[in-house]
Amino acid sequence: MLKSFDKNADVNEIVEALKTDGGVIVKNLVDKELLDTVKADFRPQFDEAGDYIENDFNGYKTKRLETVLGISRSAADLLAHPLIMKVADKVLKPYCSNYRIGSSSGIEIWPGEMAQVLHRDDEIYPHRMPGVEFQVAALWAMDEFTIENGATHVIPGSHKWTDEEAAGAKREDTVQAVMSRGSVLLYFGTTVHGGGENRSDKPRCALVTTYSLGWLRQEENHYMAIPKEVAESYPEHIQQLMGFASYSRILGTYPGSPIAKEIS
Ligand SMILES: O=C(O)CCC(=O)C(=O)O
Ligand SMILES: [Fe+2]
Repeated sequence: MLKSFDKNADVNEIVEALKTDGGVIVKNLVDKELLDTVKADFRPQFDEAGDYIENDFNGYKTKRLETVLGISRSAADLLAHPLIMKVADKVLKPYCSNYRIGSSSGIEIWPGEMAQVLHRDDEIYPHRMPGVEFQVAALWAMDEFTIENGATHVIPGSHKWTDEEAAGAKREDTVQAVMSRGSVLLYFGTTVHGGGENRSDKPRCALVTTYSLGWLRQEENHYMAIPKEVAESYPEHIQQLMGFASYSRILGTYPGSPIAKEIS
């Protein structure tokens, strides 16, 4: 089982558990109204375009949407939640002066969907630096997460595995992140995990955001996906999370570009 913490827990203890197990749950971090608002913002996009990236990895009974800040302003309260920022600070700041959103996806697993292939989110990067975490993810339970409806599978300790070990990951070594609506699963980009099979009669919605080292290429291209006026209407720290500030005055500059500041 993964350790779970109350929302008022000491962030150092949360990060300690994350570093030991590769995953940790923080319970009931946000209220239901925020989840309702974000889910309502997601609905039209899920219905109109949720199937467009169906494939063997994403599934064929799973609706997805990406670059969430272009779809739901309220989602910023989840993506930049102060506790998530504190955890990301502790995990990523030892290796970069600031970090970015790598990807942010709404994932609605519908009844009948099979379990997703077990994977590491860091597989998108061709190299690893032993001991350096490139990414930390926050996966919000937008609905109750149960064994039956596809609560995310995680292999505790797998963040310490070699690539060969990760490639041989077995379902029986996983635990499921059973959690209440409004709770969040935190895990590393190196932690082996995957969405679960939905054997229930209702969809299971998650919002998962990865935060990546500021000098890495972000998984999602926010500059192309989010119109400039929309991006500029967000507070500065959100713009910065999207990558609209240079890293150390060097990476990602443009004439007049702002320089990333401390986020939290
Ligand atoms: O939906 C989930 O529970 C996890 C999804 C996931 O890990 C992914 O798509 O990379
Ligand atoms: Fe994943």
